This record gives sequence, C-alpha cells and structure tokens, in this order.
Amino acid sequence: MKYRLGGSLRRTLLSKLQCPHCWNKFPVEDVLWIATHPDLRGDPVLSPDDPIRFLPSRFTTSGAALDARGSTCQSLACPRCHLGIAPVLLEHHGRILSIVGTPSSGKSYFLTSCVWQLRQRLGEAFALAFSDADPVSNRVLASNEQQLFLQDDPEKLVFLEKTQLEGSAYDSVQLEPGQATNLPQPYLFTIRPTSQHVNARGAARLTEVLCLYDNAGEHFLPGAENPLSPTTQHLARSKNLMFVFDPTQDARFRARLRGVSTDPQLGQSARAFRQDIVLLEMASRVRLHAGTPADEKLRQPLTIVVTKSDIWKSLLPNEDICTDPYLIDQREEGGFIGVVDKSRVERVSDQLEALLAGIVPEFVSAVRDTALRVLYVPVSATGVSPEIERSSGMLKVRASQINPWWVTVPFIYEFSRWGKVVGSSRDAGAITAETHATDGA
Ligand SMILES: Nc1nc2c(ncn2[C@@H]2O[C@H](COP(=O)(O)OP(=O)(O)OP(=O)(O)O)[C@@H](O)[C@H]2O)c(=O)[nH]1
Ligand SMILES: [Mg+2]
Ligand SMILES: [Zn+2]
Repeated sequence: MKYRLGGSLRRTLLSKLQCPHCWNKFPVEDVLWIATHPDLRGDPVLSPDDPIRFLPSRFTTSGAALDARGSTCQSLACPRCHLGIAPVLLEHHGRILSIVGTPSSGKSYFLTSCVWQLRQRLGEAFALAFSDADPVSNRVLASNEQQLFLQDDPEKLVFLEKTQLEGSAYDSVQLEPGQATNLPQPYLFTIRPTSQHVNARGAARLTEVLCLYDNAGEHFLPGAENPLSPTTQHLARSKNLMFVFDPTQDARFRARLRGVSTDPQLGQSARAFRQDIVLLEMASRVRLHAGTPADEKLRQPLTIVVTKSDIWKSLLPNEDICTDPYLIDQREEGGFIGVVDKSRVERVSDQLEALLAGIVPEFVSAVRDTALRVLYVPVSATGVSPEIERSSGMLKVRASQINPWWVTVPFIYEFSRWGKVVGSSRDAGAITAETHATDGA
C-alpha cells in the first residue's frame, strides 16, 4: 500500500504492523508520534517524565509531524503501549525468533555470541548486511558484545550478568489505568542483501527485520506467567522457537561428563532444572496464546539448541561441530548466495537426537510430542569452559579464549527457509537472480 504518512514522506508502507513490545497489531495510520516540545510531558500510559504521544494533524513539508506546540517530531510510538516503533517496521514485518530455556542454561551467552558473529560473517559469507534497526533498544546486547568480544586486555576475565526478572531490561507501561505491566525490551535487526548478493536488485523487498528477546529463565518456569508481566507472550508469535538445552543441568549428563571435562558447571552442587517440564510449559503457553488445541503439535519449527558443546563434544566423535557448515554459490550472472549445508546440519541433528535419547529420553519424548519440525543444533557460545575467579567466586571466561562454535547455525538455517536470501545445499540452484530492480537499487 502507498500511504502518505504526512507531508512528503512517501514510501510503500505495510497496511498493518505489529508492535514488538506489546505485540498489538494496528493499521499504519494509527501510529502515534512522540512530542519533542519540553512542555509536552506526562504521557498517561508511560510516566510523568515521558513526552506525550499523539496522533498528528500538522506536518512539515518533509513529512515530520508537528506537536501541539509546533515542534518538529521524528519518533513514532505504538497506539497501545506508547513505546517506540522503529521506522523500518512500517515497511517490513518483524520476524520474532524466541529463545527459551531454564535459568543459567546459556541463553544470554548464546544470543550475544550469535549476534556478534552474524555482524561479522553475514556480509562476507552470505552477502547480507546485518545491522541494528533500533540502536537504542539494542544497547544492552551491544554492551554484552563489548564485554565478551571487544576487550582491550585479552587476559581479562569477563562474564555476562544473569538476566534480571524485572528492572532496566523491561518497560513498565499502564495498559490499564493504575496497573503497571512489564514488557520485555526487544532487540531489532535488519537483514538486507548487499550489492554482492545474487538478488541485490530485490534488496528492498527481501529486507527482513529480526526481533529477538532475552528473557530471564525464571520467566519460563511453570506458574511464572501472569497478565501484569506478559514477558513471554512473544512465544505465540515466534516463527521459530529456539529451546536452549543445557546438558550440565542434568545429573545423568553430568555423571557422563565428569571424566571428560573439568568445567566447574559439572560439580555436584550445580543447579538442575527439569528441562522437559519447561519445554512442555513453553508449548502450552504457545497453544494458549495462539488458541490451538492442547493435543495439537506446534506449527512453528522447534530448534533444540544444545549448548556448552565445548564440554560434551567428545560424545559426538564423528562430527565436526566447530567449523561452520556454510558454502558459497558463486553465480555466472554475477553476485553470489551463501548456502547452508543442510545435509550436514541434519545429519548432526539426527546424531544429537540419538545421543540425547540415550541419556535424557524423557526430554526427547517431550520434544517429539511438541513439534512437527524439529532440529537439534550443538552450539558453544564461548568454545571454552569458564573458570572460578578467586576473588569473587564467580564463573568468568578469559576474553582471549572465547571462540564460539555453530552459534549462527540455528539462525542461518531458519533464514534458508525464508527463500531468496540464504540458499541450502538442496535448493540453492533453485534461487534465481531477480531480473528487475524492485526498489531502484
Ligand atoms: N562451558 C560453557 N559454559 C557456558 C557457555 N555458555 C554459557 N556458559 C556458562 O553458563 C552460565 C549461564 O549462562 P547465561 O547465558 O548467563 O545463562 P542464561 O540462560 O542467560 O541464564 P538466565 O539469565 O539466568 O536465564 C554462565 O556461567 C556461563 O559461563 C558455553 O558455551 N560453554
Ligand atoms: Mg540470561
Ligand atoms: Zn505496543
């Protein structure tokens, strides 16, 4: 749809968009603007310090809204929760990929290593530009990346804080007057073909917005979800549920691994959670919010991200789970497309499923009961065990030793399902170059 969002701001906008904070879907013409005049403070849904959100009637010639005091505004907000809407969401649907798992399973390390590697590698290996769609809302993740990968002193022991259950990583809004609701902050990225991509001419149409969340593991435990803290409702909107399974949280795995690793997480006193129960809880929340019957398998693919593979890699001796399973398909007509070696990824998945079935059979049964399409992916966010820092007693990793394995595979495999941006070893040839520019690129 061509919509004129004030003045001369002419773009092909979506007719409806989804807020990444409260998941409300609304027509694009209902989007609010954020006042900039200092007198216009005290938004009723946010706080007395927040600028008022409003539906504009006056615009500048360049298409920006004017607030009630005549100041020029730049930023947009959701009509329901009043939180910021990145402008790119007016043109491209956000794809939510949810990361689920028990406390300490390794979700934050996985997300941080994955985003860091996507930034480094998508360009050279897939001709895709991966960038922050909203640098302000991505700042916690950016600071985690800095902590692990951009240390001046390579010998420094580094760590990521446990994800908080509430506080600065969440936004408090009053969806009902007088009732504070806690919403998790989304991380938003755009993925766009570069000029080297075989489909560079269709770059605007093929641009995707990725929407990720880093919940505290406690949010996924049975009984934790409540209407005033709907922190996991992204699950029902997720295009791919990524369940982070941590072998070090299972006593049977720990017993098998003590002979092969000295990782402190294998100690007798390590925390243990029933990961099969948390998986089933996740499935029931998805069904509840999506309105699907209790006995129906989930429609979206389920990726079991088996973390901390640096500890347990020797249990899968016949597979290389360290070097990335990617290839490049160079085209005669110009450009290239990055290809994921699906056969290799699926062979590893089958072997990993068989390994887990032998040690944690109830977890594998729960997975089979939950989803129709399942992929098991081994990852290590650090490539090395943490050590206990003497002075603090905390688990930390030496910055120079961090070397993640396969952390981008769950994402790149998912991207290969979207068509035209990432190929797979089975159908890369089927992706043909666009012959006409769809965006003047
Ligand atoms: N050996 C090893 N340990 C890891 C790896 N990734 C994370 N860890 C350790 O696992 C612990 C928990 O990691 P986090 O990423 O904070 O776990 P989380 O799932 O985000 O936990 P919550 O925020 O409490 O939900 C940390 O002490 C890390 O050192 C890995 O790839 N290998
Ligand atoms: Mg965390
Ligand atoms: Zn909203």
